[in-house]
Amino acid sequence: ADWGVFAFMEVLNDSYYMGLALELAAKAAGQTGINPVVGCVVVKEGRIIGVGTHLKRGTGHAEVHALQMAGDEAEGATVYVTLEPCSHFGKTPPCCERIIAAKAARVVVAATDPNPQVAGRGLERLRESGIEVTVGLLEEKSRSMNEKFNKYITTKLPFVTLKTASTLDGKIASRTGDSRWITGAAAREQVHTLRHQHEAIMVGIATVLADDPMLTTRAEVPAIHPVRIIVDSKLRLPLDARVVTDRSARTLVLTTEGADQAKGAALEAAGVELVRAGAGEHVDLKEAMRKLGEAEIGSILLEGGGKLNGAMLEAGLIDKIMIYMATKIIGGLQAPGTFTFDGFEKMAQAIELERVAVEMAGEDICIAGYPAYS
Ligand code: AOF
Ligand code: ZN
Repeated sequence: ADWGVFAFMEVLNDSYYMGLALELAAKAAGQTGINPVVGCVVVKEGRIIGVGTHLKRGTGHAEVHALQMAGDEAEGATVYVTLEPCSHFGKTPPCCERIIAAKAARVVVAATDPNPQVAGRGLERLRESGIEVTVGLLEEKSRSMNEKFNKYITTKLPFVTLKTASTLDGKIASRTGDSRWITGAAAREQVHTLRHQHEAIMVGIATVLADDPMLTTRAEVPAIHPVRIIVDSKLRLPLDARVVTDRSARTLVLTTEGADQAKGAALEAAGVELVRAGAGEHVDLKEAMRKLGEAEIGSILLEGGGKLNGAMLEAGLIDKIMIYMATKIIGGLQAPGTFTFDGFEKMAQAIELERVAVEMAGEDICIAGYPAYS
């Protein structure tokens, strides 16, 4: 036999099934909380005998669902899984032991698990028990799907995505404050999917005072409401703001140690959660991120305004930037821009984006990338 051709065919087959496992995982993006999205496919003699997805933190992992479906047939089968099977007791027992008990012959893994409690131990345990293990197939797809999990599990800090809609000249409103609408329907619809895919949505108090937004997810599918986080150093949030009166999602206010105690108590009585970070005039954003991480908020969609965006960028707290840019020019010396901060003196000091991707969203341009802080 030509072993070169044989190996090539095996990679083709492996990619086919791993592709399916990744699709299963992708559909659950946004509903697993601080847990990763994971898909699993069990195959024997050219037939799919089990499929599974991790659907919710605290419930079965992908492998458990897929092996349950496969039943006794799993003996001698190949297990395709988008993340290294876990080796620890978390909220559920270790998946590698479940795979060993099912007597699978081979396990194909896309990416290793960065969780320090796993980090290669799952693979080691499988190999030790005589199972053939292949790692790294479609690894990049799996890793980028879990970019929020990857940061949170290694730093305990939330992954922050800045999303903004701006004109071609970088304005997020006209000089009179008008911003409805900068971008078209397609871009606005994508934003609701982004809200679903983050555990929290964060805005500055000026945005709430100007627009009285609801900050919920209004899309048919999928549609989980994120926690609403308002950065409000002086507790100016009115008790009749929609984010206070509407109880369809949690509302958390980030404020300072010194902010008005009586107003704080009134907001708490209305059902708002208060987190105090920093003793100065402004919320200490780094400290706030640490506290949000402790509260198990693993990802945040930052939706402005310009001052909060600028402060978060200056503090190096934005992990990913997604700018929906309309091909319109509004001008205005006083019109607010995407990032309002003092800025740098020299171009050489500019914050650059890495791994930039450009796509159309209807008639608007979506520019995405990862800021590199030096
Ligand atoms: C897998 N398959 O489907 C998932 C894994 O608290 P638990 O029990 O849900 O465990 C969470 C950890 O398990 C999580 O941090 C990650 O390391 C791993 N997630 N592993 O083999 C899965 N969701
Ligand atoms: Zn597991």
